[in-house]
Amino acid sequence: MRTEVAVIGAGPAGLLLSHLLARAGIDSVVVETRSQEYVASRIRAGILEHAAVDLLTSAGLGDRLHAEGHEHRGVYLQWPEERHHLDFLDLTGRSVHVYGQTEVQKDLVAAHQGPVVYEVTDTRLHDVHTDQPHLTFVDRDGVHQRLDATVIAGCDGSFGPSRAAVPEPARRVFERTYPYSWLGILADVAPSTDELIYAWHPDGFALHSMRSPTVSRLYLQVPNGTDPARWSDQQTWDELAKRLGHGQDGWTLTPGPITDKSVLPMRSFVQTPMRYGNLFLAGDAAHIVPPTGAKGLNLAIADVALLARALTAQLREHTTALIDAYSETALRRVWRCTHFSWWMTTMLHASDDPFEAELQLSQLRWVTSSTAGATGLAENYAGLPLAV
Ligand code: RFL
Ligand code: PHB
Repeated sequence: MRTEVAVIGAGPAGLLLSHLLARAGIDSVVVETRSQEYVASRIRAGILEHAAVDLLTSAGLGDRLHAEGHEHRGVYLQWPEERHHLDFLDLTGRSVHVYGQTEVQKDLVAAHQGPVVYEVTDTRLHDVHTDQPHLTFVDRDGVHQRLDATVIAGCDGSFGPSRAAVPEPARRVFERTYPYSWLGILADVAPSTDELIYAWHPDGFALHSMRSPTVSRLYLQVPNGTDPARWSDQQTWDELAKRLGHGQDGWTLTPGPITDKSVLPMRSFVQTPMRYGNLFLAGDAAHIVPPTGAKGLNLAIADVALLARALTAQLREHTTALIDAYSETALRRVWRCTHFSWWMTTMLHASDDPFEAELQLSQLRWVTSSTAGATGLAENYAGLPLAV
């Protein structure tokens, strides 16, 4: 098999890249280890920043997003006895949309036209630093396949082989782990809030998010290594109610049937550069952020918007300035989001250190009372314009 762009991974980064390339008349083939159903059902991110909404809309992927997604003007930040609304639209002129990654994935699958080879095994990258890069893999019938391409896009997330295809001396890895995880639940109950609530609490952070008018998504800070099965539904709702301030100023948290419960660890990770020869990394393959800033999916979308534009210039217009600048341009946004995600995470998660708690509360008071502080948070959360 031969194609112009071999894409590894059919998550949001890989499928969106392939879709954008197809719109520019560029062929690609996507290979994916999982089944189409598995990829589409993974419960992950829920917030699309302003530029991501614009990009998906301009790529013809906005119909359901605008019909079924919900525009939010801002978020609530709270700590015991206090709840403050930050209005991103007033502060920056930009809003965000609540629209689950599962929905984005469905829209991408529905719109996608080129070949996607699902359920492959043993994906390997070869000769990425030459002008004959290629992949080998075994298809679901057990047949060994070879895919030759002009370039390879590594969109294979945090466990894929692409990032390790950049050899040691060329790559640098920056990493931070955090001493806590999130217990996340999905529940068949109307959200108890109109917009997301990020809550600082001495017993740990809590977040009230949502997927639709009938489905809520909530998170609790828990110790690393927590087994979700050890949290009963009642205990989970009780802890959420306490940390989210049930009863405070008459606000109540309505519990409901929990349909999914899982624990996710918190990690910051960046690998540089995002290009090695004819291999380009995008999305979680190159960087991971803790979810507190709601940036993971948005960064993946921003990377591939940039990469699709740069590959189009290279392959159709025969100009290399954009592709030569890809890694540096993408990393500027990656580091901005890495900092913002680290900052939100460290501002909102409880530790045993009373000094840190006072600093966190001071910071929260500042971002909720100073226009300058609020605007900084709003600008980062609603997202910066795409560099394309
Ligand atoms: P994905 O979505 O992980 O897709 C990568 C795809 O590559 C496939 N793959 C391979 N394919 C072929 N050959 C191989 N050898 C392969 N190895 C892997 C995988 O099966 C997969 O389909 O990465 P992408 O496209 O870069 O998209 C990034 C986003 O998915 C990610 O940043 C966010 O979902 C992160 N994230 C969250 N972000 C938020 O903003 N808010 C959240 O609430 C949130 N929750 C989460 C998350 C990530 C999670 N992960 C990765 C475990 C919750 C979880 C559980
Ligand atoms: C979610 O809805 O899953 C979500 C929203 C905001 C975050 C993290 C997760 O910061």
